[in-house]
Amino acid sequence: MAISTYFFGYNPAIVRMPYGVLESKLNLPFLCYSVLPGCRVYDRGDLSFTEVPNDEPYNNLVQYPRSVGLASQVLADAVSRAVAAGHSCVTMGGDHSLALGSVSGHAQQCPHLCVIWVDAHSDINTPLTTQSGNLHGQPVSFLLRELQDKMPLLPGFSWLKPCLSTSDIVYIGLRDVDPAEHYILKNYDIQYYSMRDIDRLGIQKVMERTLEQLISRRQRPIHLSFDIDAFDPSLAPATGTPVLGGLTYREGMYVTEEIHNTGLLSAVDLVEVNPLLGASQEDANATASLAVDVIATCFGQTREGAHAVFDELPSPS
Ligand code: 5AB
Ligand code: MN
Ligand code: MN
Ligand code: MN
Repeated sequence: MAISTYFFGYNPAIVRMPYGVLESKLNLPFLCYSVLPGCRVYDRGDLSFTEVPNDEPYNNLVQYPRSVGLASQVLADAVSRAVAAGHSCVTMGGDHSLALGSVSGHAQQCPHLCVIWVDAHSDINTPLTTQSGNLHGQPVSFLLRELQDKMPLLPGFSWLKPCLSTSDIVYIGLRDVDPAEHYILKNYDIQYYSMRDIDRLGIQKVMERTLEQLISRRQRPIHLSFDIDAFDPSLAPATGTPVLGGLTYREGMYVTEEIHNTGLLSAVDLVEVNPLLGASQEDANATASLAVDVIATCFGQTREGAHAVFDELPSPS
């Protein structure tokens, strides 16, 4: 009973990023609102971005800085507007660089927010430590205040103000962390629960500790940034950087159920679903419907079921 009341109170707005701002123009092939009964869902459609011509790599390495910077600014404005309207905001991507924009926009309205980052990767390279040059491996470094003296000024990013402290973020699911990223996690005292930690503690303890750190002293909005590659590749094959040994379906659902139960979830990113990378249509479909389950659970779908439509059982007359 209590659950359904606050379930009905949610009001998610959906902002869709076309897949790969810089890659193809494919939209995610799913409409989450069909699985969110009881929520009024406003589909804000796809954001459109202008590619900046002659977008030369920064340092001969970091790809499309001006285009990603501009797209992130557009997304930040959109998320900020949705949150200002009192909505929870779901951003579906697209690659994980979009979190630069979504977290920044969310923080414009909720400066004290905290972030739960569910991912195989820590996405905390700086533009000076990245080996791949891919901005989807770097978004967290742009957001953290403590890292700013290690950040070069990238063209396209002058609008961005770091909005998080290192104690405001917790990672879950890590299993592929670059040496420089590991250095940052350790030296800046950033809390993470790797797959090994999940093996050791169990997902229940991991969620208890995560929420204890982030929201036990004061209630504040939660931003969930969920990379589908946190799941095991057997469950989420259609993604760019799959890594063996990921979350089970049950662990993933437990994470989002617990976050829903806080009543504090204010924005969700669901990223790195790429149907083009599935070996088959079945792979693409399985990955997409897993993403739908993640989002639906965030907004109140439960594995135990619900009985909001039942006032009483029929009696024989
Ligand atoms: B994802 C890598 N650390 O920097 C890098 O999928 C991988 O958004 C990044 O988590 C993976 O390119 C980015 C090697
Ligand atoms: Mn990621
Ligand atoms: Mn990842
Ligand atoms: Mn990726």
